[in-house]
Amino acid sequence: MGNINAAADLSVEGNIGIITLDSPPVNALGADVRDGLAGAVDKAVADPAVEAIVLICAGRTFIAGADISEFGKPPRGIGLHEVQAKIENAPKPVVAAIHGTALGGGLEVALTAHYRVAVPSAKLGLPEVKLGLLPGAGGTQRLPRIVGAAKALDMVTSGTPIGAKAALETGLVDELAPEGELRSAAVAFAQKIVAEKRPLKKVRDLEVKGGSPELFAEFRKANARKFRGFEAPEANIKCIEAASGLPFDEGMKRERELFMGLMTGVQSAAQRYVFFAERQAAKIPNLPEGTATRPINKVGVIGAGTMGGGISMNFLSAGIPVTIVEMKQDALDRGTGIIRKNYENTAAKGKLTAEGVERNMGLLTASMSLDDLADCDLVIEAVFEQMDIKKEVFGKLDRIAKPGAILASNTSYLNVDEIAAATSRPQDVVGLHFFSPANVMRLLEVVRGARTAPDVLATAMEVAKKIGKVAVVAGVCFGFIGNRMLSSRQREANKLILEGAMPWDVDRVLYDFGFPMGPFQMADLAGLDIGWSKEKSRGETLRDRLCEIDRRGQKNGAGFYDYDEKRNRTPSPLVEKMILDFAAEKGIARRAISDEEIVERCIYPMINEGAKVLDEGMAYRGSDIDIVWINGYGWPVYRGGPMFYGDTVGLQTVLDRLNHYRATQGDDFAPSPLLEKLAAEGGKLSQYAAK
Ligand code: 3H9
Repeated sequence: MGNINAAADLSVEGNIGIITLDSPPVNALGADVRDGLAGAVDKAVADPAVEAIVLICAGRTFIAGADISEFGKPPRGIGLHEVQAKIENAPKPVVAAIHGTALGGGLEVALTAHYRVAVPSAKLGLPEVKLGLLPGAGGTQRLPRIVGAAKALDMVTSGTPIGAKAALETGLVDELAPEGELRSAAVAFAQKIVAEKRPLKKVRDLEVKGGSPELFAEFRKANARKFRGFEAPEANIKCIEAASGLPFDEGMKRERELFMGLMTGVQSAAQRYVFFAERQAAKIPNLPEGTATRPINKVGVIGAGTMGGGISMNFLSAGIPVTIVEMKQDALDRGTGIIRKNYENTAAKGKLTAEGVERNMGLLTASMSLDDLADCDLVIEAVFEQMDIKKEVFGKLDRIAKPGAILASNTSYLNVDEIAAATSRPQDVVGLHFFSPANVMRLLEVVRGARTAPDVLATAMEVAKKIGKVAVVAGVCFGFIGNRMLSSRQREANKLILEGAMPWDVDRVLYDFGFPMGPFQMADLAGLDIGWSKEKSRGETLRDRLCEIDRRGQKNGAGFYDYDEKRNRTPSPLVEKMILDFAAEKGIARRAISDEEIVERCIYPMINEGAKVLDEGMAYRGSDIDIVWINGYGWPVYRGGPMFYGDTVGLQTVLDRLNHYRATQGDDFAPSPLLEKLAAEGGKLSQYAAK
């Protein structure tokens, strides 16, 4: 039994009972909403004046799902299944009226209603898989009964919602309501149902169409790579299989079992943590309340290379005009040509219209003069990664840019304060570190200089959101958060191949850990000759020696690996010999190295470096570091990021292993004082926030 409360209201208009849920921000199904909803349904059912019920939500959206913050805590109030049973078994038609997003438990509630009406802008989906879960309130059993097994498979394993118009075509929505007139349209629809004496349509009574064994076998095969390492997609598939082969109640039982398995597992805990961590990263501590932001209506980008082009695309795609500047005409033409080509490729995939391509390109101005940046609100420099060049550019910009313009550097390692000092307005200077390919990767490191003004920082975060990036604030240190930690992994990977492993061993272990590729594959992809020059090369590292014999990576068919014309890689016997010779030259006695040692030697120093980053105040929170690694470096989201992973392994264990390696490897493994402190206190890196 529930009780009507502040989260739910029942009003009666003529013969229609209207239940309105109002629980900001997203009407998630927390205990109060469940109780209120159950109470309102009971009351509407008991009221003889009510002949049909409309369920609608106040605020920006229909129910956006179960309340994720309740997961893992002791249950409170009435259960969701019980509330759903009240709706589905109500002796009067229930119509769900949907605007905004009906997601997860929200759509599952709507699926227990007898009819669904939605405005065209509404979106409906089951995104649980993104939280390492499956729809646990009957979604896996009811959705395929309407949309068929194939479509349901797609929806539950991708988590991507569909629009109301597509939902109407599949029968998931019965009628579209005019935008802004949902309430009256839903009431009119309910009245029509009553007048026409339409039956109580229960989704559970429908048959699942198209659930053949071949469908599931092919689906698994086609998606094996995409689902690699994740537990939730397979559990979701099993549920749709159950819906196809079992009676409804048995399917529900199977859904429950599989749901509980995921809910109590590490992967879902990690993915739920990431959901909140991502939202947390957008919040800047100590920023004065109501800090005004600067309007960004025009952006300048200096450098039309891969980075500059990718950065420009973010703004063009968001409808913000960009002036891109290069020194030489051919480089400028090449850069703008690549931008166009990228958009045309997107259009060829059906993700952008031909008009969209022209609209975006129409916002781009190409120039060979920095003077053309005088009217930009934000200028991002993406030139060669060398301090004297950056300083020169910023000195010039200082003379050209209008007062109040934000001057940003895309540097990945250099000192933003030193760059800012080349201007007379260091308060307007900030680092905006994009990740390659900059039009694709979600991460943006926003580097806060010692003198960066609060409103500049706030503006950078706002702009990041506008262009669809996940922004994380970092302090000024070599490599900021991400590359600084990456350096410690690379250092160990380089040592490991001299001590006994081969590049392909290290790559395999890190791939199996869940990264999209290992460090040597990544180096080959990026090009081994980045930052290398023939004149200065002394053959001091293996990488130098590879470049000296023109093994520059994937681009010329040879790096750590050999590549064929299709860029398929195979271990190189030549490189193997070079490694053995190099180790012998250095007097290193090679030994067998276990996979476990590769994981510990590559990952634990990253955790340690992350703790140092936190201790020095270079990141606000441990969870920010995890967001950097997940969105910028392909850290497997189901492991929650390096800080969360350290907590999962146990900080005492990480500390013990660091000390173990310190004994043989030296002070590269010296533990951070913060790690020692948290390990002693039983604290967690992922929960750590700078004071
Ligand atoms: C589920 O339903 C399981 C069931 O199958 C089974 C049960 C048995 N819970 O994203 P925003 C907060 S699993 C708690 O910035 P937007 C969010 O943290 C759930 N809190 O807004 C943020 O708080 P703050 C399946 C939630 O407009 C604030 O709301 N559903 C939840 O960009 C605003 O969020 C999902 O996975 C929640 N469910 O996007 C949907 N949702 O202001 C998850 C949001 O303190 N939600 N919050 O930082 C979303 O995808 C987006 O929030 C949404 C709005 C598209 C709805």
